Amino acid sequence: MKLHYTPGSPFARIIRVLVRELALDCKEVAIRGFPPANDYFAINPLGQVPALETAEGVKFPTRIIIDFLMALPRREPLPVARAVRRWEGYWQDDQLLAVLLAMGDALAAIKYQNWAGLRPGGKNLLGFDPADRHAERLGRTLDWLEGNAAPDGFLPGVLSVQDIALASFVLWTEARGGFPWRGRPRLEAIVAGCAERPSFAATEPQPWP
Ligand SMILES: N[C@@H](CCC(=O)N[C@@H](CS)C(=O)NCC(=O)O)C(=O)O
Repeated sequence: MKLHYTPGSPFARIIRVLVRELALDCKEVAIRGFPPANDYFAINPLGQVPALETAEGVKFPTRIIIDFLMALPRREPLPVARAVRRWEGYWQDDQLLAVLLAMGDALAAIKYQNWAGLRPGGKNLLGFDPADRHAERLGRTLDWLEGNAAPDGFLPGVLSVQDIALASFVLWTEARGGFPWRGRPRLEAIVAGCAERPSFAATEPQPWP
């Protein structure tokens, strides 16, 4: 397996952490510069990381890679949940992960718009600023996540992919100027617990220039 990543990407970090927690053999190829160069579109037509080259083909986006890695044979015992869902049919766990990944997309959209210095350039036919809408979405989603988390994580008693995703996004914003996410004790506990793990220490985003 060969994973393409950029050193800062929180989406790629989810996969890099998971690879370590699952003790998988996986070559990691760091893409320098951002966004990835045009020849990378041949690997992922979306031009985004992560992308995972496997014997079956190239897997992307993030959720597809997660499902692939979670279904691989395991070397037990491992600290990670056996699956994204607690049990077959427990759709709420899938929903949690889908919402977390969508939150990551919104977070990236806000940051990119800001860093690109984009401001309204014409008459606003929508009647709202998409960046404000994303910010509102983020705050509401964090509240919803807090309401759906247990003190020890999204899936009780075990490190879950949902925990890893939350921590990857939050720690990315912390390393990139921050975002008002604190004041939610369960989320704070999840992020703090993940931040202590060697898998997170080994995949810290590169310093922000
Ligand atoms: N929805 C995608 C998001 C991935 C994503 O946004 N990756 C960013 C880095 S964090 C990227 O590669 N951006 C490059 C670009 O937008 O061209 C997923 O789940 O994989």
